[in-house]
Amino acid sequence: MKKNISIIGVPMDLGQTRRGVDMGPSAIRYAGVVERLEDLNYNIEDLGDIEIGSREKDTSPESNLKNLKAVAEASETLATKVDKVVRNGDFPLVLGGDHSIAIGTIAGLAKHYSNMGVIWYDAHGDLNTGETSPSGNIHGMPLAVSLGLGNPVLTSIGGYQNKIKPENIVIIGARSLDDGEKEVIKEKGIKVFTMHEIDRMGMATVMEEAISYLKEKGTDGVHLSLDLDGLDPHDAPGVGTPVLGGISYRESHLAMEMLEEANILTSAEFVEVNPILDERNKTATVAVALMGSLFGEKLL
Ligand code: HAR
Ligand code: MN
Ligand code: MN
Ligand code: MN
Repeated sequence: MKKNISIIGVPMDLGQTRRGVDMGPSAIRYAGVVERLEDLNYNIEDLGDIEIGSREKDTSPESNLKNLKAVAEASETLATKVDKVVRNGDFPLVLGGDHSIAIGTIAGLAKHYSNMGVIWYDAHGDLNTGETSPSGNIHGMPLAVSLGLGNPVLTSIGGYQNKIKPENIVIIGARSLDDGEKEVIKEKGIKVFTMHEIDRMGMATVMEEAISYLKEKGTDGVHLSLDLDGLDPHDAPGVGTPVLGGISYRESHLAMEMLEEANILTSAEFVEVNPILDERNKTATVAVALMGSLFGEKLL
């Protein structure tokens, strides 16, 4: 992995309705992300937080997507920042904020990778469109948007469509999928390791398969989009949409360590840390510990 990491904070909470996830980047900084990665001999540049607009009172008459305009604006800003970091040859590490920020992150990244792989570590599929969404919350849509599905205001962020290919996606940890999302997964042939496969095969085998799958696709870069709700809420309680029966802390460490060994990642984001719902900043602390493993920390 590269020696320079650029951190971008995205205090976004407009992709869902619970307050507090805008404080995620601060919580992760308080948990010591910069120091932790500096100890691993990386040069860290913290680029600070990008600006986020305000909550919109009404959804627009044309769509049920909440805060569409403000989310779109922030996504453009983020895409530009991420694009710049990659152009400088640095590793972008994006801190959320709710998962709607992945729209901007991926829009910035995919300008540089024509065959980018994405690992979506999440309890959810985030494959909804306005038509299939039960909530109108954009944080349930970023993976669909990156595939070119959904509202054109979002799918055209960065000035182009179809950022990633369905066959280059691996979802890990899924256990709460809406009917419309299940259809997209089947229709597009997206690779999913649900909690069933993790229970059955074990995380080591799941990660081996996920990594070889992305290598076989000839990906020219791999982005890790890690939603803390992919973990079990006992280990990561500070998230807005917890789902029981998730990935454990130890399994998550192993997953990060195997990604580090495979040396395939070109960017990462950690999202949905909500310190208001947390227990003594536990979830941000877990996020930083996982980043430690992802960037090469060893136990011995
Ligand atoms: N699938 C539901 C929706 O679209 C819930 C999404 C929950 N959100 C996340 N994303 N944290 O992973 O509304
Ligand atoms: Mn998510
Ligand atoms: Mn989720
Ligand atoms: Mn470890």
